[in-house]
Amino acid sequence: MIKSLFYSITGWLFFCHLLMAQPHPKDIALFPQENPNRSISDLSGIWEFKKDPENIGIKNQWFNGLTETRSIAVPGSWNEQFTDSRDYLDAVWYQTEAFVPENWSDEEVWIRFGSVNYHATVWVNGQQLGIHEGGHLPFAFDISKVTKTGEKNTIVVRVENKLKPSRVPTGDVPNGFFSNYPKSNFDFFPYAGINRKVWLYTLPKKGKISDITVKTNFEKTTGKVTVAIEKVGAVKSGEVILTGDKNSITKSFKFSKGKATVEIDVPQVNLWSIENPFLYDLKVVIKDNDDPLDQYQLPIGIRTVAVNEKTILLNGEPVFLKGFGKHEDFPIFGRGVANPVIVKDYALLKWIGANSYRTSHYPYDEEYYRMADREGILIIDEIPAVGLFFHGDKNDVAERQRMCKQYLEELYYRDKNHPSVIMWCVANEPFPEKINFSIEGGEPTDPDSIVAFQELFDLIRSLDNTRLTTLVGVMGGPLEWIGLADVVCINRYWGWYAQSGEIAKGAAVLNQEIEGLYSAFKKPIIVSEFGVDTYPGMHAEQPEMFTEEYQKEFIKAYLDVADSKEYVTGMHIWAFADFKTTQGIVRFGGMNYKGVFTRDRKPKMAAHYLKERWTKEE
Ligand code: BDP
Repeated sequence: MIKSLFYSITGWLFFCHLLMAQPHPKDIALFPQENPNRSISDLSGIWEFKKDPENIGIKNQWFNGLTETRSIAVPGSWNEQFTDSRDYLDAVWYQTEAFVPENWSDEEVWIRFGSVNYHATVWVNGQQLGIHEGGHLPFAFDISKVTKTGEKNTIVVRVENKLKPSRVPTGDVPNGFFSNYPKSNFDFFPYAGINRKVWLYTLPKKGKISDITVKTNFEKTTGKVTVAIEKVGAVKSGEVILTGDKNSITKSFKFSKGKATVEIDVPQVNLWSIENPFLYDLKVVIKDNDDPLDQYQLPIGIRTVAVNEKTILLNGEPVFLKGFGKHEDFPIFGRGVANPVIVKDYALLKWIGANSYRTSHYPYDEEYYRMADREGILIIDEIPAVGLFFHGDKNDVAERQRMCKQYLEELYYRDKNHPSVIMWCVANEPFPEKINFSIEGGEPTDPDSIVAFQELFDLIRSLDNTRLTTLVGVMGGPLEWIGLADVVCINRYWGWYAQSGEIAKGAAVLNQEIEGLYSAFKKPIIVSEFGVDTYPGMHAEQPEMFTEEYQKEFIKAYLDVADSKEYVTGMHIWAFADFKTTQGIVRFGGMNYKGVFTRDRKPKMAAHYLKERWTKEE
C-alpha cells in the first residue's frame, strides 16, 4: 500500500514536472535551424492515425503505442484525406517513429509542432510532455530527458478540434449568427489535425541563444539596427555580424543578467521596401573563450512603419495597400501546409499587382512570412480571434480573452523579426449581441468588451512599439471597438448582403460611411474585406449577382470610392481564392466563392481587371 502510494506520488510529481516544463513562447521564438551548433530533423511523412470517437484512448493508454491504425500524411488536415471523416472533429491519435542520432546525446533535444488544430497532447516514448491549446501557432517541448539516442523513439499525439463557445475561434454557439454544419461561428472549414511540419532539433547544452529581437530605424542614409539577445547558460560574451550590400560589420557584446543589446550603424543603408525588399544577413554567435557555443542566422530588413492622420508610412513614405484577405486552404491538404501553393500564391500576388495581404483569420505557416520578406509583400498579421462576442456565459468570455492573449504573445514572438509584418490584428469581426446591417449600427456596446479589446491592444503595444495595430470591424458593428486601433479596418458588403443586386447604391453607402468614419476618428482607413460570391464561368450581359461581371463591377465601384478619398490607405478584396467553408444555405457546395481566383488558382474575370488596374497604377 505504502509502496504503491510512493509510486503514485513520485509518478505524479514526475508528470507535473514534465507538464511544468512547457516553455513560454519567448523561449521557442527562434525557428529551428541547421548550422555547426544546431541540428534538425523534419518528421514530415506518412504517420499512423486512429480515431477515438468514444474518447477511450487515454484510459486505455494509447500513448504507449497505437494498434489498428490507418495511414495519414503529416503535415495535412485529416478531414479530406479519407472518405469517412470530413466533418469529424472529435479526438484522434497520431503516431510516428523518429530516429535520434547517437551524437545528439550531448545536446538538448526538442520537438516542435508548427500548428496543431486545436488541442494537442504529446507523448514521447510513453511519457507525456505537455498540452497545447489553440491552432495556427507553434509549440515545442524539451524532450532530452525522455529521448533515446542512437535508436527510434515513439511519438504519439492526441488531437481534437471540438467546436466550443469557450474556444477561439468559437463554435457551437447557442443562437449563433451562422446556422451551418459543422457548427463553426466563422466562415471557413474547421480543418483539424497536424497542419504544419513537426521537427526534432537540437540546442547546445552548455549555452544557447534563447531569443533575438531586431528593431530597425534610419537617419538620413544611416541604418540603425538594435539587436537584443538573450541566452541560457554560463556563456558571457559573443558577437553580432551584419553583412550585405558590401558591408560587413562585427560588434562584440557582453551579457549582463542573461541579456545583451547591440546597436549597429549601417552606412549607405539599403532600405527594405515593396520595390526593393533588400535583406541583410544577421548572425549572432556566442562564445566560450574562442569556441562558438551557439550561433543563429537571420535575414533582416531595415525599414520603419508609421502612420499619420491619412496614411500608413513605410520608411516615411505613404503606402497604399493593394491586396486581399486570404486563407490557408486547398483541396485534400485542407489547412495543411503545401509549399507549391505558397509559391504559386506569391506568383499570383505579383502577377496581379498586389503588394499586401491579411492573414485572415489566423497566423499562417512561417514560410509565408519568409517569402513575404523576400518578395516585398506587406502582411497584416491576425490572431484566430474571429467572431468574438461578449454576451452569454461569462466564464466563456473570460476563457476566450485568455486565449486571445496567449495567441497574441505566441504570434509576436514568432513573427517579430519579419520586415514584411507591418501590423498586428487583434480580432476580425467581433459581434455585438444585436446587429443590424446598416451604418447606424446595433445596440450600444457592452463596456466590458471595450475593456477587453483595450487589454489586447495594450498587450501587443507593450510587446512591440515598432508596428501598427488594428481590429477589423463588422458591418453595423460598434465604432468604439474599431476606434481603439491605429488604423481603422472595416469589412463591407454593401451591394451584396445589403442593397443586394444594386452595386451603385452599395457604393454610395460605402462612400457615406467612410466619410463619417474619417470625420469621427481622423485615422487612415482600410477596407479590409469587400467582395461577392462569384460562380466561375457564370455570366450575364448586365451584371447580376453570382456572375463574373457582377464581381468585376462591384470591385471597380469600391476601388473608385477609395480613390476619391485620400485617407483610405488600403483596399483588400475578399477573397484571394475561393475556399471551403461549412454547409449552409448561403454557401453553395460548402464553398465561399468570393475568390478572385478559383480554389485551384485560375483567374476569374475580376482578376484580369485587377491586374490591369493595379499594374497600370505602378
Ligand atoms: C466576413 C468575414 C469572412 C467571411 C466573409 C463572407 O470576415 O470570414 O468569409 O464575411 O461573408 O464577414 O464572405
